[in-house]
Parts: sequence; C-alpha cells; structure tokens
Amino acid sequence: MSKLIPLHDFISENHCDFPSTELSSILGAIEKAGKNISKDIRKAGLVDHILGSKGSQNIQGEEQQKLDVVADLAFIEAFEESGQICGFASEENDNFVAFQNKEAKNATYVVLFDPLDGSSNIDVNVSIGTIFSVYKRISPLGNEAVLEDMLQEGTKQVLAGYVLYGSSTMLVYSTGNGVNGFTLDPESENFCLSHRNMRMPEIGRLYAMNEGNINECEEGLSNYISYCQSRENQTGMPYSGRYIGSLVADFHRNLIKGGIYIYPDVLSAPKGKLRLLYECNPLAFIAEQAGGLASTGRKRILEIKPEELHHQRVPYYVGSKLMVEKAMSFLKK
Ligand code: P6P
Repeated sequence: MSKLIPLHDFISENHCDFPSTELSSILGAIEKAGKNISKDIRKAGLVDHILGSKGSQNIQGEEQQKLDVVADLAFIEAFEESGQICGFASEENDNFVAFQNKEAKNATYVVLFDPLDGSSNIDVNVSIGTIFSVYKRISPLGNEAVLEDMLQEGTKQVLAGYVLYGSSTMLVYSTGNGVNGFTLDPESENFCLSHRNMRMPEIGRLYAMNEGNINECEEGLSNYISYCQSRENQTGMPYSGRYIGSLVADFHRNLIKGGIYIYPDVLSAPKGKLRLLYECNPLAFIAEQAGGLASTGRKRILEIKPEELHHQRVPYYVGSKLMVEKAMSFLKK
C-alpha cells in the first residue's frame, strides 16, 4: 500500500491551495470536530445521550436529535478554538453568533454549517454528514461579526465541503482549486488523501429524488423523471433511482459515479426544502469545482444573493453537468 498522506501534509505540500494559514487552521478545526462526531456516531446505539430525539426543535421547526446538538456544540467549540473565525451561523441555532473574545473580533472568516444533515437517519444507521461553508468577513476587523458577513453569494466561498459519516468517514473540501477527498484512517486517526482531484462524471445513470413528491412537482420535472425511467436516455435503459434521504450521501455517490440529485419546490415546500446557505451553496461549490452543475432549475445556485439567514430555501438540481442541463431543458422557461 502506497504511503498514506495525512491531511496536514497535503495542505503543506499544496500551500497554494490555501490563500492563508488561517484557512488550513479552520480545516484543522473541522477535522478535529469531524473525528469526534465520527466516534460518537460509531457508538450511537450504545450510549444514551447519542440516539433519539432531544425533545426540542431547532429554528427550522425540526425535531432535534441528541446528536444534532452534540455535533453543533463540537463544531462551535472547534471553530472558536481555531481563533480564525469571528462568527458563525448554524442550521441548528436561532441566529448567527459573533464570538466575543478579542482574538475572534480580529479574525478574518465566518463559517456557516449544518452540523448533522440527515440526522433523522441516525437511529436507522444510515450515512449522515456535516456540511460547511467559509467566507471572508465583509465587516471591518476588530469588530463583532455582523449579519451581512453571513449573507454572501456562494461564489464568495473560500472554503467549502462536507464530512460524510458513512461506511468510512470522509472529509471532502475545495478552496477553489479543485476537490480532494480524505478518508479517516482508524489506526492513525488521521484523515488521509484517498481521492485526489475529484471530478464528477459529465453524465451518469443514477437519479436521486423523493418520488413521493412526483404528483406535487411541476410537469416538466415529472416528464424528466419519466425520461430517466425510459429507454430514450443515452444509456438506452432506464436509469437507476437511488435516494438515501441523506443529501451528503446522495451527493457524494453522484460525485464519484455520476448522477443527479433533485429536491424541487413542492406543495409542502413551495420554495423547496433545502437551505441555500447551509446545504445548497457549499455542495454547489464542490459540484462546480469538480466539473458538475448546481441550479434551482432556472438559476445558478452560487449567484443567488441570500436575503435571510434561516428560511431561505431553494429548489435544488445538483450533479453531473449533462444531467442537470437535461433536467433543466424539460422545465418551462
Ligand atoms: P425528504 C435531510 O433532512 C434532508 O435535508 C436531506 O439530507 C435529504 O436529502 C432530504 O432532507 C430528505 O427529505 O423530504 O425526502 O425526507
């Protein structure tokens, strides 16, 4: 087996990827929290404080799982310890938080994150993930972070990615110079380079959508799904439907094998279900950096100007370039 390259060695060998040592420190914080959450998830069935509902709801009105809150706190602590983050917004918290210590007020970056996406799958042992997005602050150094720091277009991301707690635990990120994937080595407890310069196949034969919504989505999308299920597509065979119910897991599979993930606007979610800031932007950044596309079906995700912190949801078509383009061609202009 060739020599394993731990994340920190990769970063120092590719310092050009990191416009600043601060970013590599932030990635170190994500690595630290990701390792801790991975340990908790691996023993979830055995420890009472891990599984099940916490008996509270988050700002989204969703039942919080105990591990949601544990993950949220682990990432907040790691970001604060890094000294590079002046403030954050988390899907699990009511508002953004400006760190109060002097060092933080002089920090350059803000982070937006979903600490544990797909957490309803924890109790059934299905892959879940953390999604993160880092921006340079707009507000002046020396002051507290402000809301505008959190409401930037996705094109302004300087670091984005995810931790996937799957059959193995992976960290996948981009700083705008391509996408690299690292797998947690249980022996050394290091994330080691396992997927260098990841490229999303231009086309594939997998589509991920909750087809329970098929009677509530627009006709063009319904026609696209019929196309996927027909012999008219490029394979001459029906595509395979693969929907895990965990965005990070569906996205990661499509990144490797090619495919499309769709969460449209439906009657129960008129603007779509997925959150622009915490889910759509970071994965759109990764998709585009790997040669894929991410759209609302009509507009590039990364160009949307966020208007509000929590409830801004968008329809989401993300994945292989030719598949997203094909899906969009079925939608009314
Ligand atoms: P539905 C999880 O709650 C999530 O945000 C994504 O991870 C997942 O793809 C989607 O929602 C599942 O939603 O409505 O199909 O159960």
